[in-house]
Amino acid sequence: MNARYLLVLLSISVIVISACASQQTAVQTSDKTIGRSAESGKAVAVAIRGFKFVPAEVNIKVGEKVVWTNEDSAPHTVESADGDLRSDELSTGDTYSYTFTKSGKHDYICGIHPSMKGSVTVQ
Ligand SMILES: [Cu+2]
Repeated sequence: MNARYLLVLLSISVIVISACASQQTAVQTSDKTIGRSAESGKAVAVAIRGFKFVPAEVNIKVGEKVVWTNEDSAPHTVESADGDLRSDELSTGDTYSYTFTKSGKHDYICGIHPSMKGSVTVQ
């Protein structure tokens, strides 16, 4: 065993570990950007734009996901009266997603601007 051999081994380990770490980061980043995970079903996009949910009404099936993206410079939230939907405050570009497992109509508002209304009907 000489010191140089050990140093080479150590360098290789560092490279392998950092490659794994950067791959994980890339996956998380793309998952957040796209707003859906690989194994889930269909995702429906709702934009928050001009103090409105666009489209304000969406129809989906049980097991499908809705992804809200705030395109305004103002912060918004997504909150339903039944408590199922409860996003953090969304800044510009932030997304909130929820997979609906119960059928029925889910009305929701923006907690900051309660005149902003939307609904998700799940069949
Ligand atoms: Cu709002």
